Amino acid sequence: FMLVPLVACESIYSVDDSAGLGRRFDGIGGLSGGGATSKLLVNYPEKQLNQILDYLFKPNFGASLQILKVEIGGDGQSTDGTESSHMHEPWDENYERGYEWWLMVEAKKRNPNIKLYGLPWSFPGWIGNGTQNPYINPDVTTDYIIRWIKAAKKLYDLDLDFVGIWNERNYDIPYIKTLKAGLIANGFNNIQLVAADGDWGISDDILKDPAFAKAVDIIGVHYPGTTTTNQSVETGKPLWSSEDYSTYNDEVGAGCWARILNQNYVNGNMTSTISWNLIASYYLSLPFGRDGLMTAVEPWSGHYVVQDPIWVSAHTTQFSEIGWRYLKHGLGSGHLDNGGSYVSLMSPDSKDFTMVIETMSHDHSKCIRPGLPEYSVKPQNATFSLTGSLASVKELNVWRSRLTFGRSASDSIFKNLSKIKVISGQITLSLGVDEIYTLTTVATGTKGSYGDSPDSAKFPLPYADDFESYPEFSEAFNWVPQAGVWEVRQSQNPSARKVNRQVMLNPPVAWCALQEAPINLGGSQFWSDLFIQMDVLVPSVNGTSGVMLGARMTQGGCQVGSTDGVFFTVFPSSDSGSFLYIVSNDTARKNILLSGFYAASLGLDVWHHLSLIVRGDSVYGYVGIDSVFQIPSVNIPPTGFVAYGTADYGIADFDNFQVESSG
Ligand code: 147
Repeated sequence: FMLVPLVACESIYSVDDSAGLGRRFDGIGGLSGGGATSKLLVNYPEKQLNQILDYLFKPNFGASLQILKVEIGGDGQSTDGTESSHMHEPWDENYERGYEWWLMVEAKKRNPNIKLYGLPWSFPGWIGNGTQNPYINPDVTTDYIIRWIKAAKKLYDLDLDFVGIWNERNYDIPYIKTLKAGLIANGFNNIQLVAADGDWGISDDILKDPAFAKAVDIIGVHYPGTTTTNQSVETGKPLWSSEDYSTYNDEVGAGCWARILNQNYVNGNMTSTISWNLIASYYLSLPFGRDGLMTAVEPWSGHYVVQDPIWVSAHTTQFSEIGWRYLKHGLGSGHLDNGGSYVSLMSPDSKDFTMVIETMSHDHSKCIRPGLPEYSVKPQNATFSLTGSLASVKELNVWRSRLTFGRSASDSIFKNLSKIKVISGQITLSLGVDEIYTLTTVATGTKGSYGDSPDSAKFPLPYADDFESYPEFSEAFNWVPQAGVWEVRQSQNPSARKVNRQVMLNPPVAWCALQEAPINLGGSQFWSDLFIQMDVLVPSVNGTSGVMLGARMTQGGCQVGSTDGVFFTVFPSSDSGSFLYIVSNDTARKNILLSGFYAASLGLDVWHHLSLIVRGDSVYGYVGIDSVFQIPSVNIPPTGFVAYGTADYGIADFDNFQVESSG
């Protein structure tokens, strides 16, 4: 025989469905919440709001997302703020709080086929019955979740498709079984349980316990780094990256998103990937600023930015549908020989076919976590040989993105190129580094555009809010609770007015560091010299012990307990002789700058007017016209948000907020 020398001039990849298809494609999604990530989206001007929602959800326009995952608000801090529970107490029930209902409705309006997924981070305190364990009474927690699902249907005509357990915290097998049984008992046979929004470890429990295996429909893990485990595959369950991305949304973020959208399937058999977060609509200096598919943080100006991850999403979502099937590894999905990856998807009727190719280089596609092992990508020619039912494909539409990384290039993102002909069953592409290609029979792709959004502007100063313009139970715009929950409520005193009320009576089952002092922040992280005024009322029934006005607040999120700033807390009481006041650097009033008793009455059930003036390193506090304290020079941060809050859980009413420059 003869040895034939093989020269690899270019790689040929077989794309073939004749040996059957791979896993079912379950969709690409975005996550609102976990937490308060959509806070600043709600009050965008109508026109820009509709544009943004179109970029996210409208089919064949932008990201065209296939799944919307939302937080089931639980009253506790869940990353960039708290989201309200539908039941602060066992006797309380309300479905007009927060913004997730609204967001789900808007998503469904644009895409009736979008799938909905709900997951709790924190829970209201009563769920733990005095503990920090939400599984103490599985029936109670199940009832709590099912009420939320029922209300979605009854009040908003929203059908939930998926529900989860407890974000990134331990799962409880008895609870998961109880929840599944509860769903079925209530006729929600179609709602699938995703478990447990943590790591792959749950697969071992699924393999051990057939009854548990029956309760779990989908294994959902977070930040899997595109890989899975043998045990997880062995369960036979769909495998999802049910939270991923969380990367600054520049071109590296886009590279991360492109790489994991393909490789979560190629390496890890995952059939859905969900971005934390959907849209970065929280103040930039809160944790994980801009870790969303696009950015909208200026409701006062209407300015927003459609970032590259939107178009990276489109490369898959505009040319696929949930229920399509991936082609098998090596037969349409795999790694490219010189770096990068490709996946193929086919419609159930085998009429439509889409292939997505990415060549993201290591340094241009790092995600926030986990670490990315070194690899290299080189320019390469790739030939795809279409066989099986794909042999009949004659030409394919082509969409290309080139991440530029500073190199100038026009139309580099999601550009529709001319169609490519299939010649003798083959197509050859010359692939550069950091590129994405979609080759598809689907002809409906569109790079939607509303042109430039309005110019960026600073948070307006002066700024005031009397809370009269909101519907009851809603959250005031631009104010982001970091502990506690505020709702606009009708005041009894005087009865015609609305107020912003801290409504939590008890601490939550926390998702991260439990805070004792409810606090609501707003404005600009760059604010310095201010005159801040607000009316406050502490009721004698269920009231908090004190009310606070603050400035120069530097930190929110799970680290809010270690924020710096200046916080002026007064403690109303029935004592008519004097009241206690504390000026502190922190919200827990441990780093006290000054405290004392002021000789005046500060009664309950009546309104008081609090003022705080900060100018340079001087701070002054007033109650009404009484100058309670003056600190001419003190160590406080130069800039930060303004805030108001309560000394502990318990009701307080806030009204007539005003801030102006004191400079
Ligand atoms: C996730 C949370 O689920 C989200 O709510 C949000 O906080 C997101 C921000 O990146 O992170 O939680 C994680 C926090 C830390 C790690 C993983 C997930 N970690 O260090 O591996």
